[in-house]
Order: sequence, then structure tokens, then C-alpha cells
Amino acid sequence: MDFLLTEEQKMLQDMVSKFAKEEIGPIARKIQEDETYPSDIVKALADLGVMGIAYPEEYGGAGMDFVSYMLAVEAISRYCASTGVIVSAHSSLAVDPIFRFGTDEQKKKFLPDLCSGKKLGCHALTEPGAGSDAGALKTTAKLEGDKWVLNGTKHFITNGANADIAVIFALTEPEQKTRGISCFIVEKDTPGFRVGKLEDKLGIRASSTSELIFEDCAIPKENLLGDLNKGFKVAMVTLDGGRLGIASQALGIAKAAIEDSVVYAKEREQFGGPISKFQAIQWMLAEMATEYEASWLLTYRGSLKKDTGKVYSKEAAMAKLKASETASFCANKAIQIHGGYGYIKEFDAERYLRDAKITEIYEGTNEIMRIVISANLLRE
Ligand code: COS
Repeated sequence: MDFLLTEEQKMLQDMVSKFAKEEIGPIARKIQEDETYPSDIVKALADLGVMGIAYPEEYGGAGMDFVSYMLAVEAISRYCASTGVIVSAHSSLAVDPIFRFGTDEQKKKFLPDLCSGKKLGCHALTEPGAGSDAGALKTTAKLEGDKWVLNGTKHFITNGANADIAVIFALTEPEQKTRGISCFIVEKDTPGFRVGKLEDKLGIRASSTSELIFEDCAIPKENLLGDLNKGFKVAMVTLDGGRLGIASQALGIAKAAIEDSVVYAKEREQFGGPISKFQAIQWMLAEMATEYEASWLLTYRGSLKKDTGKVYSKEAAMAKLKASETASFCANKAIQIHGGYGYIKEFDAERYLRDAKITEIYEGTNEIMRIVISANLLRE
């Protein structure tokens, strides 16, 4: 798909791919197994400008575009989907809402450290009783003097245990439901804010997923992000961008499954020759590659629409739906092509399947993606 990319985008893609292959690839299986957060890798990615690719240099970013961000998340996820989601959740879900909805003061205060990667961000919308029904959250924020006082528990928060800055959502007018939610920026060491239970997951095990607990946590009044009671829209707009990040992560997983399968099919000999000579294997590879290319184009289209200031909610949902199903499809086929070797941890195919599954679930399940797509169609 090189013909669609600018020289600058291709250079960025090459640089991140090289780094991911040389530095992340060799440790990816081990950090996944040990559930080790790759702090050195994240720091090195920050030095490469990856933690703020799509944001202006005046805020510490690399001044590139969203397509470049998509390419970087894919390139990283090709070798390690855990690292891919660390970058994606930080960038799409924490940096982006502050950049889009923040006041000048908030941008100057928070973005330079986030975009340069000195600090890590997370996004806390989900609660035990508010997953797909994001508007059902129970966390509250009450204005007391010049402070907002937060109470409640968030869960399943990507980067939760490692983040320095959290973008969180709470009820400010409980009886108004989605029209009574506001968004806030909370810093790590604020009294009354702590990390709760860490989840033990099927995949993406090198990224942290945790509870965030707020107990009479008082934050400055000026940490309200966006307008009062307009937080649900901040969440929805932010998730549109996040879904393109997850689609990019899924592309990386699919690509890994395809590339490993091609190598294995040429090396593995059965019945007197490489298994790649069998049509059964060739057809699987052909289907995997075709699904990948279609997913890439959808993700590129959504990213390009975002870069050109167009509405892209439907395209982001389509990209995430298609790319995540492609990642699971390709990972499943990769195991099949590897046979028994695909089922053991000596090879990466089983890791790809475990990592792929979550892309069908987080940042909006694929059932919610179908609702978003059809709602847009019926409105058009
Ligand atoms: N961009 C801007 N505004 C949006 C929007 C979008 N993409 N999607 C919805 N809104 C607005 C609506 O226009 C509506 O505005 P008004 O109050 O002015 O009418 C408001 O948000 C509420 O929308 P809606 O009535 O559609 O909300 P629902 O409670 O029915 O929920 C879904 C809609 C299901 C789409 C939403 O809850 C959702 O995306 N759920 C999944 C959440 C998710 O992805 N969680 C994962 C988090 S991982 S970080």
C-alpha cells in the first residue's frame, strides 16, 4: 500500500518497524509471559517521538499526522501488541482529548510531558456496571469550593497501573445521565486516588489493566476537561480516534500471523516437500493476506478522514470491526498452518490469537461497532 503513503510517512514506518523488529521483537514473548511492563521500550519510543507523533511540536509532539500514528502502532504491534496498546491508549485516549478539548492552560500544562513521553496517560471511562453502556457510570464529581471531589471506581483501565495522568469521566448531574457526565484530568499522586486490582489477562499481558479508585479525591477546579456536563461527547469523540488505534494494533497482529505463516509454510516439510506446495495452505495464506489488505485500507481511510478534519465515526467503527476480526482470523489460521507447533509457546502463533481477541472487545465491542455503523447509515 506504499503508493498511498508520503515519503515522510514511509520513513517513519521504516524507522519504527526497524526499532520494533530489533528491540521489541526479541523480548516480546518473555515480557508477555512475565507480565512485565516494558518501561525501557516505552522510553526509547518516546525518544523516537512515537508517544506524541500526531501532535504539534510546540506541545512536545513530532508534528506528524494521524496516518503516521496508525503506521507506528501497526509496526509496533507487529512484534508486540502489548506495547502497541500502551502507545495507543496513551496517545488516542489521553493525549487526544486534552489536545482537542483542553484550554490553552491545560494544553501547556499537560501536553509537553505527555507528547514527549516523559509521562504516560490513561483514560478511565469504564466501570464494573458501565461497559458497553458507557453512560451508566456511577463515579461522581462534586464541586466543593475550588475543588472537584471525585468518588468511585473505574476498572479495566489500560495503562492504569503505570499512568501519570488519567483522563476520567464522572457524573456531575446524576439525574441527567449521559447529559450529566463531565471529564476531568487527574494526576497520579493526588491524595484519594490509587490504583486498585490488576487484572490477570489472556493476552496483551505486558500492558497493565487495572482498577482506579477515587475516595474523596480533590482535584483543582480547573482540571475540568471540556464543558461541564458535556463529558459523554468527549468520551465518544475520543473513542472514535481510539478505535482507529485499535484497528492499527489489530493490523500489526494480523501481519505478524501472516509473515510467520509464510516463513513456516516454506520451511516445514511433510510428504516429501514444504507444506507451502499444498493448496490447502496456499488458500489460507491468500485469504489471510486479502483480509489484511482490506482491513488496512479501511483503517487508512478512517485515519485520512481524521487527518483532513472530516467526520469519521462510522469509518473508525468499520475499521475496528474489520481489522479486529481479521486479526483473530489470521491468528487462528496461523495456528492451523503451524499445526501442533502453533499450539505451543515455542512459537508466537498462539500469542497472536490471545492478543487478537481483545481487539474485538475493547474500545467498544464489535457488537457496539455494528450499532455505531448502522446508526450512522440510518441517519445518512
Ligand atoms: N461523536 C459525538 N457525539 C456522539 C457520538 C460520537 N461518536 N456518539 C454519541 N454521541 C452523542 C449523541 O449525539 C448524544 O448527544 P445528545 O445528548 O446531544 O443527544 C449523546 O452522545 C448520547 O448518545 P447516545 O444516545 O447514542 O448514547 P447511548 O447511551 O445510547 O450510547 C453507544 C451509545 C452505545 C454508542 C456508546 O455508549 C458507546 O460507544 N458504548 C461503548 C463504550 C466503549 O467503547 N467503551 C469502551 C471503553 S474502553 S476506553
